[in-house]
Amino acid sequence: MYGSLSVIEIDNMGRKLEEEDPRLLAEFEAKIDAGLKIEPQDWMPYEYRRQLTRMIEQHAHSEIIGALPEGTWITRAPGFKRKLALMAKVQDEVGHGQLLYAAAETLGKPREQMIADLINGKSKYSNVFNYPAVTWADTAIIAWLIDAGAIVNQVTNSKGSYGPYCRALERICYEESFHLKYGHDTVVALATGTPQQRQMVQEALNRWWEPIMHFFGPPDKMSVHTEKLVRWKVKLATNDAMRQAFLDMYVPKIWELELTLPDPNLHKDPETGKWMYTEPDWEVFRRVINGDGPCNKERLAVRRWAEEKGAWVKRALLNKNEPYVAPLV
Ligand code: FAQ
Repeated sequence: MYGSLSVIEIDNMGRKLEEEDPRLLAEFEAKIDAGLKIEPQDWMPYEYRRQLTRMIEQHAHSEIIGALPEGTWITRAPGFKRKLALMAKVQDEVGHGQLLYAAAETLGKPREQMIADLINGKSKYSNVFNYPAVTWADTAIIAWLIDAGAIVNQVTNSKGSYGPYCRALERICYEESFHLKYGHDTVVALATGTPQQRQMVQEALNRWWEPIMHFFGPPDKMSVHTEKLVRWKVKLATNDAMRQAFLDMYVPKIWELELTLPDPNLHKDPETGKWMYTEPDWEVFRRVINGDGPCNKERLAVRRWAEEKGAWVKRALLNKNEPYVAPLV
């Protein structure tokens, strides 16, 4: 399964942190503390490789599955310009998936295995993409606020320790900034439009608020991986810190449009400067990320269909000498 790894790396597989060579581990951690990047050919502890593979792979899957909720609206976009912009955005998201799969592959896990793990339900992807885009306004909220959340996370983590992931994040963030502008423009058009359009965007915001609060991950006290990831500068901020940064930047912009948020407790504490809010339902989050959300089955079915129906293209590309006839779909 990890066929592309060197003997040293294979030897490194499956080790607990305390079993690693202490000298190599100390050198590795000193490099990270000094702000240097770790590159694929460098020595790294197994646990760093495992954590990064898990996180980048989940991120890649999120981009690919994340194209689906908005993608369903390409044929129904209101007008030619919105259609063009949405098509470009959805294509960008799929491209981000490819960049991230390539970054994850540098750690040794083949792309085929990652895709198989996604389709079999073994790998996770972001909770938010298991909800439907019920109306056009839902796509506007996704493009504005989910992309905003993604940017908060990715700009921060692009300063991290693993070279290939950071470089992919930097490039992705440029494109996500365009998505965010497009999303904001679409929300503003609806919020300043007819009473029906305002109502539509308000209802979409109400639907998406809890998934957005979940998006940054469980509270720090419940997070399994944060401590290690922060220590190794894979995550440059905790889940709660990212959530606070998002609220700080976007709640005022939402209120500026005279839209409301479905949390009566949401306010900034003047003394601490921190946002106070009703804790979203973390049991709902647990169910959604483990396969039991409104659209999980549908999302994976589409992915499985695409993989099966596209398999002949891969075979044809890999076996140049064998003539292939496209199956009738
Ligand atoms: N969804 O210990 P922690 C996008 C899981 S890209 C699903 O706190 P960690 C672009 C977590 O995996 C969006 N699962 O985990 C776009 C772990 O499960 P495991 C994706 C989640 O890794 C926009 C367990 O809970 N962004 O939106 C989520 O330290 C619009 C325990 O959690 C990234 O992937 C969640 N929200 O922190 C596309 C960024 N949160 O693996 C289309 C990179 C947690 O033990 C349209 N990732 N879990 O079974 C990260 O920054 C981190 O992985 C976190 C989670 C912050 C997501």
